[in-house]
Amino acid sequence: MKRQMPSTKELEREIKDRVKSMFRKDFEDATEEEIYRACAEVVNDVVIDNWLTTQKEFVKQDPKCVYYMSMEFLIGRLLGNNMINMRGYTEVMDALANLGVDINLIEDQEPDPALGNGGLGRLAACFLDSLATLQYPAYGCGIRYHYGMFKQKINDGFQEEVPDDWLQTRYPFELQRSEYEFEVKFGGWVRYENQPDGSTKYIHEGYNSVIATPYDMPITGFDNGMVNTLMIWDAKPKEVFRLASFERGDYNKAVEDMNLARNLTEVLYPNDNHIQGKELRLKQQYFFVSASLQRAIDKYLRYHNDIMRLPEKVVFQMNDTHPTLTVAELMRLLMDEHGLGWDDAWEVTTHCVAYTNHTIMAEALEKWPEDIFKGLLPRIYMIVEEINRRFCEEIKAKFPGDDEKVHRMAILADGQVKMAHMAICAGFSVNGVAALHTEILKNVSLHDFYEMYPEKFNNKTNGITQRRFLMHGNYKLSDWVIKKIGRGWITDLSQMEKLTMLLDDKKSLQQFMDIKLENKKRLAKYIFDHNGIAVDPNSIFDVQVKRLHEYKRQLLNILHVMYLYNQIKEHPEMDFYPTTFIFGAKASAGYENAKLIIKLINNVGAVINNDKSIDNKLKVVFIEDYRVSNAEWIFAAADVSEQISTASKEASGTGNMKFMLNGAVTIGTMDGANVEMYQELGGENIFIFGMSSDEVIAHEKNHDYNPVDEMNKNPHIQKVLSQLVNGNYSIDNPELFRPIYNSLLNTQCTERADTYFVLKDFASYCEAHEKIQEAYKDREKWARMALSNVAHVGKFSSDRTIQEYVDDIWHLDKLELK
Ligand code: 4GP
Repeated sequence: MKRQMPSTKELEREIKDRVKSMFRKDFEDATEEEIYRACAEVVNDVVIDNWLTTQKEFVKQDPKCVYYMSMEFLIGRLLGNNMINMRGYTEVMDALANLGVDINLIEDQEPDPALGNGGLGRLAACFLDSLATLQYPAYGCGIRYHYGMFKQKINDGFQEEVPDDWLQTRYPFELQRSEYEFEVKFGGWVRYENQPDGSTKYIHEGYNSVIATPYDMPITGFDNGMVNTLMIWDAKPKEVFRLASFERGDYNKAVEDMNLARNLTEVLYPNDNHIQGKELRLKQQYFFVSASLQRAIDKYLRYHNDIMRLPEKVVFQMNDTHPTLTVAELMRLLMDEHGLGWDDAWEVTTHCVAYTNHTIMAEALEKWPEDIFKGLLPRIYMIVEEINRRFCEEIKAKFPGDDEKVHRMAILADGQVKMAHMAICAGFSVNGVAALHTEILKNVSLHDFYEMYPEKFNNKTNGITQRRFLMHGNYKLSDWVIKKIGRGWITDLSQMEKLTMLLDDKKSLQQFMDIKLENKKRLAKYIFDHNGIAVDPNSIFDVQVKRLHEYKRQLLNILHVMYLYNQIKEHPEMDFYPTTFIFGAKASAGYENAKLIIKLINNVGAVINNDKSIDNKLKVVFIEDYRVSNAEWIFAAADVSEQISTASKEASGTGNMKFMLNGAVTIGTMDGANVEMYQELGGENIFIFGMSSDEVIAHEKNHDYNPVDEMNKNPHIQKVLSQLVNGNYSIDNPELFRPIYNSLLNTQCTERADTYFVLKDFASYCEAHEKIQEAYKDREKWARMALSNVAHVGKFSSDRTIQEYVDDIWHLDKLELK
């Protein structure tokens, strides 16, 4: 039986009682943090009952399950989300209000579990939300990083990384499950013994090992009582102090195991779309993959005895190449632990694993040096060698005489283990994350593999959950939409289409814009409180929030702001609608160019925001520590959404969809999912500029782009570039931004100058902005465009995406819940 949230009156009492029993305090004396903890427990009570019921149904109905294997789950805060999904948000809000407390302050006490970097990790979190809402049985499998994504501090305009100790005090939404612990082994060597039946037994010796302990987090579905599980793994030493080793005098080994466990889950590598070949990262990958597979097989064998039929009940979706060891580890478990021969094990494995690619950026394709790989995972390496040997044979048979191709596609080549190649070789499905991205995979970056296995390739355009990004983040708009078209859209976003009937209704348009203004005021207050900058909620809020990466071109945006500033200074009389340019972005700690771009944005802001002569026409704000919780408010307040990556480089984007859902109008390139947004919206409701992906790819192929030409033909560009290095924005150190200048123009550098075609697209970007200025001045026209965005967002729900994964790849049945 589904358990409902208590009524407002009951909640008031329960929250007060909890405060008393947990903290021995009267409610009036409790801190906001204590009230948050009490609320979390009250909500948890309901969640746990539903979790229990769901798990009992799992056993009874024995459905097929997807295991979503991911190094990252950027889940965001759970209190608010759980209250929304359990249909108790308003009740808790009212109960707290009756007790004299603002729910926002209480929610703000929760640390963001920052277990991801950016798009890939957030997508995994949206997928879990949709799976539970659609009643599909699923496990998320990941790592319990003690320090997730760092907290960003801005100091004198520079980014500083501060460790985020989110587990310092107990996190209320996780449950340690010591009964599901498994051993994971590293290093050592493999000995083989021939068995009387002619088979070979592989014995792993001399290894270090850790015990993997899962922490389960409940993933609640919306209003259906379904609760799935996210298991994140932590490590502990096998014996806290391995006395046996110590007695043998092997003190080092005892300490090694302890250190291994201590370091393994300590930190999330803060890279987005980029891989650092660190041995510890490979260890993390094997650790969570091995533990998750052991748990999955263990669960399967509790109720079934034929391991050959595993694919009927289990599918592993590999979120990018990070969990590709799933392939070899599953082979190992099936052969070494469960007695299958190679062919049977391969049959099972290749029907259980599927792979999603999230980027074409070469630096993000994982490759491990063979010697590191072999030393760390000797048995796995043997298996990879055999997979590779057979795979190369297969390529030769299909393309006789093409040795080059074999070399290009091999899993082991040039002293490296190429993870994407193994994922495609073994996976029964390979998908990209937007239509354009999938086409580029097929025709360019994975073309060889597409020729070999065309049937494996398919597209699954990304999506987002409207429960978090509208209902929670923008409850005013959410309530308004409910009043206008009912509640259907909450679980069927295509119903937003019904809003088109309001596009010519002046009163509705006005209400819609009034809500936007309220959200802008909320953000303006946040900006004032955090940045000390006063921004005008009536100005255009033009926003670019996402990870900082050169291909995402925050640089194009800030160069354009510098250009606008020049224009306003030179032509004070010009007709210009006041605009606030808002940025938020973390740069990977070792990514120097990205960090310098953050400094540039802040310095440009410091100059412009303090220039009284421009009469507040321009403001530039850099929001510190961009993360899921403040993102929700930012999307709600945006007028303009900047989606300006170099065409072909952004696999999909998901921020673009969150802005659209909240009624912001996009300025963007024909890249990633922008292309599909354009198709849904029609050209009149989106501002498209810049080169197409075909043009970009052609320039890259022909090496015929020269940024100096772009500069020479455009005096505005010349001026802006000269201001990068004349001290205009760095009086004390005019050379500070020289590396940015060089990256754009210096043809001497190893990489081609202006790798991401910033100068090439500059003029057309400026034009698109001029059109935005024009459009915004006509308030009614703008309202219609913005509301059109909400009305056409239906396709971009992660519910739709998940349904496609289920229909085409996973083939799951819904769990019946009474
Ligand atoms: C991201 C892509 O850059 C983004 O376009 C996409 O929307 C997202 O994955 C989800 O598919 N990739 C990463 C990464 O975050 O680390 O490669």
